[in-house]
Amino acid sequence: MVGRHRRSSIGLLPRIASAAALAALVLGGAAGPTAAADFPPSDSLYHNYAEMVTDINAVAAAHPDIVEVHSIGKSYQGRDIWIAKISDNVATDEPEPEILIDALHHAREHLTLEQALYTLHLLADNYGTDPTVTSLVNSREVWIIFDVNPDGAEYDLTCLHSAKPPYCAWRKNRQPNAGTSYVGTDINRNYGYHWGCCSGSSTKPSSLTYRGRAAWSTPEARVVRDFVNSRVVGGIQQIRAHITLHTNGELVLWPYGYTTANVPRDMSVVDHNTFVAMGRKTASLNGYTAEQSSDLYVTDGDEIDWMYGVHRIFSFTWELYPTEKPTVWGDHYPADERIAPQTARNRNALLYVINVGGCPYRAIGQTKALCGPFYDDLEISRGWQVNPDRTDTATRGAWSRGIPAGTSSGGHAMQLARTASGTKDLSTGRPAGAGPNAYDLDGTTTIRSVPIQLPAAPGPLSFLYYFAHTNSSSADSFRAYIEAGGVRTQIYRELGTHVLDPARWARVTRPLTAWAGQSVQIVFTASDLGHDNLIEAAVDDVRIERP
Ligand code: 0X9
Ligand code: CA
Ligand code: CA
Ligand code: ZN
Ligand code: CA
Repeated sequence: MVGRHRRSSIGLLPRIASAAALAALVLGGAAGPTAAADFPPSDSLYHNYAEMVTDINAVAAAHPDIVEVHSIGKSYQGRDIWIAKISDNVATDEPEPEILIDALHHAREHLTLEQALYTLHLLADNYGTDPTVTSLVNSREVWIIFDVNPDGAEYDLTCLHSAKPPYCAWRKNRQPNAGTSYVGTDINRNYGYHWGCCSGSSTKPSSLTYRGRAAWSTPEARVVRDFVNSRVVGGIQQIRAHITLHTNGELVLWPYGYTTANVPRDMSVVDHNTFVAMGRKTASLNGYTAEQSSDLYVTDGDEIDWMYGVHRIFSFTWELYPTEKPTVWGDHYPADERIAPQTARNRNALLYVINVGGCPYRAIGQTKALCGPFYDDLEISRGWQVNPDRTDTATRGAWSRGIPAGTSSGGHAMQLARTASGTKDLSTGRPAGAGPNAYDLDGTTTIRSVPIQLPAAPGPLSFLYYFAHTNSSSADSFRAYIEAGGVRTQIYRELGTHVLDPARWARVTRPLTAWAGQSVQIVFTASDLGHDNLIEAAVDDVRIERP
């Protein structure tokens, strides 16, 4: 898509109005907490850091059964970065879909903190009275990080001689940069996915979009990273949908930012379709415009690229009120009278994302197939273990997850370069690999999934596979098993034959009713046990469906 809303930059540098303002900027550059900062009386409905802490603690105290507040780490200057969890049985990590919302990566984008606080109040204050809110709080675990950049947001209130005192139009964090008096890194260019790849950030500390000296050089991005990584439980990322709140432009943006390609190699077609459907539905509810983030402008190292690229979280940037204005002052400092209407405007869009976040694929009508107890397109690590019993005999050609190579024998496809989804699968013997992953299988190789809890009425197991061989025999095989309570039951097998069988993806579907209510693991084996010949097996898109 070519955006109607393409912007060439993140906004103009603030004009420094006077020598005094310049002095204030430079003084603010010193490390260490800045003096207590506050909004002017005319904007007193905005929350500074201390007022934010007071508000979230008051909500937690009023609703202790559904709200917990924790610090997930500290900013450069040592301020706590606060998160709230909102769910029934809030003290317990329940197997409920998790949704993450964060705000204030950029210091001057104060309306985003108000939107985060609004969301906390929406869920907590209406629990038990509003049926939609109640059922979402009961069936989801919602996380809100209120202020990713507390140092910057406080500093932004200290420029008493700026064009719009006390605001500084500050964007970055407050981390000094060695060898220069320019302070701060753009936290939303510091995430470690294609960091600095694509002219979507700056190498200059003076720039508003300075990416930092290395990926993850900002404590604030590391705090978000470590929290999200900690939500990988039992090999599976628990967070399914994410919104990062920014201002401004009234936009809903999906990944990627690093490339203008709609469906690059690190995004599956199914996921792209899901992003578009979720984004458009969201925008229909809040009157924003939905588009790919690079349609606005290219960024590298931004948060949502990492969330999706590494964790396959359906991650969106929302650019809040107002639409694009000619100056940063018009863009980022709406009067506090705008807080209530512009945050309430997002009520239904927030509830939609929290709801569909339980199964993002519902947005493309794929709930049954893709939102059962397990779905793995093999594009990221979801805990598969090779040789789990330490009894494998394969000296070469072990299972591995990655990008397969196209190989052939006598003009017949053996290992397919084309996966069923994305660019990765499980396959035996990648030609580029070495040691146990080297080309061609000899012996038996086994791979086993993480434990998966089946409901009382489970849908079937379904996977795509091929088993390609030349001059094989029934000593060679591809097999699928369900393992439960230490017992492994074969549910599918294909044996080798002397007839050449080239690689071709085929889907297998098998009922799991015999394991209803149990914790199971999926096991695949491939064996080359007859006379040594060419064997290639692969698996992609493994799922346990809804009934
Ligand atoms: O530039 C940013 O970090 C975000 N916009 S803002 O005006 N709030 O600074 C946009 C991030 C979304 N990614 C892309 N537009 N590529
Ligand atoms: Ca719960
Ligand atoms: Ca959980
Ligand atoms: Zn921003
Ligand atoms: Ca795949």
